[in-house]
Amino acid sequence: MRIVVLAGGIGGARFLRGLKQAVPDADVTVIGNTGDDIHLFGLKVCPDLDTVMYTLGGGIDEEQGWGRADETFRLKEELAAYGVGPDWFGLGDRDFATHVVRTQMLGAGYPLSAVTEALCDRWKPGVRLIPMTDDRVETHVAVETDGERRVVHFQEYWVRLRAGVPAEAVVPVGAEQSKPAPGVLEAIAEADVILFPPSNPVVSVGTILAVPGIREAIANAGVPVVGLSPIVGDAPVRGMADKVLAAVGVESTAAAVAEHYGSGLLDGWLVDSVDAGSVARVEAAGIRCRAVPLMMTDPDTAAQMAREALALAEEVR
Ligand code: GDP
Ligand code: FO1
Ligand code: CA
Repeated sequence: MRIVVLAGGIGGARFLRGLKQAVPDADVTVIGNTGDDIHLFGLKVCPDLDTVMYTLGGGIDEEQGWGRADETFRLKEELAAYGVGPDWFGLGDRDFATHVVRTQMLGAGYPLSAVTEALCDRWKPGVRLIPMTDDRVETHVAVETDGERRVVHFQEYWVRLRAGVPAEAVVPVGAEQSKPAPGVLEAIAEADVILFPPSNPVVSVGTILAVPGIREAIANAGVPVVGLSPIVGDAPVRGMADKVLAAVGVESTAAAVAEHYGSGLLDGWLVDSVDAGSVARVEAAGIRCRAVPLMMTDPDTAAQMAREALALAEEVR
């Protein structure tokens, strides 16, 4: 079975680990979000690609959900001693090596997709991980602070400001001019099923869908497209998805997120058992819906979610 998954960071990565456990023989292609990417200290950092790569490759800091296990911060401390920032983004020593290798290869002329493949040669995530595009796309957020409107990089909004100021707009800068990376459209065209994990619908899956051609390819693939809600009990399970959903005018409920994707894209949608009351509303929007446990407390529960998603895909096929 060929499965394509559109993934952000933590939500995407933990679901993927469950999917691999549920169907070890499946051929899984992951289209990764690169809108969160940021240049720091002259290096290119790709948080969502790295979160998927480290989680599936066994190198993730499990508790935090991002960054490397057994991490130290000597390099960051030395940079701070020179007064060189930013100090609000936690780059560890082990993680730095990934960004050095990536930046070196990009400088030598390799596209990000080839660099990601090379990094995965070490981590062996057991999936084919492709960035959504080789072109530069950066999510920016328009915020109002002290009565003044400013535009900040997504990481500054998320990590430095902790999404503590209202987001007025979320813009994937460069997306309109970008092209899907090699292999992305081919994987979608050859897929037997397409899954949206419980990733952020705006700044993870939404950004991937903003790359021209990807949304259309999924809508026209002619195979089941099934998503899992990242909103449980009217709130994000982790992070601040409610803030960016508000910026695009979508309420933070499992049903509203399904309607936001729409029946033109989604055939099936899983909501958590606590949101069973919203099944009828999702089905009224033309999307088959089931309520099942959606909390990824460990790889086994994530695997069960993957089985439920694949079962729903068979129902709508
Ligand atoms: P990020 O890039 O690290 O923010 O990760 P993603 O975009 O892939 O996923 C973030 C989303 O995952 C958040 O909106 C969370 O609500 C959701 N999420 C995290 N853990 C769980 C979980 O156990 N169950 C569900 N349903 N959603 C989760
Ligand atoms: N998230 C934080 O909340 N604080 C950090 O200092 C931080 C550093 C960081 C470094 C490397 C990396 O791959 C991810 C990192 N993240 C950090 C997570 C990242 O910003 C988020 O997972 C997402 O991009 C939010 O969608
Ligand atoms: Ca992210």
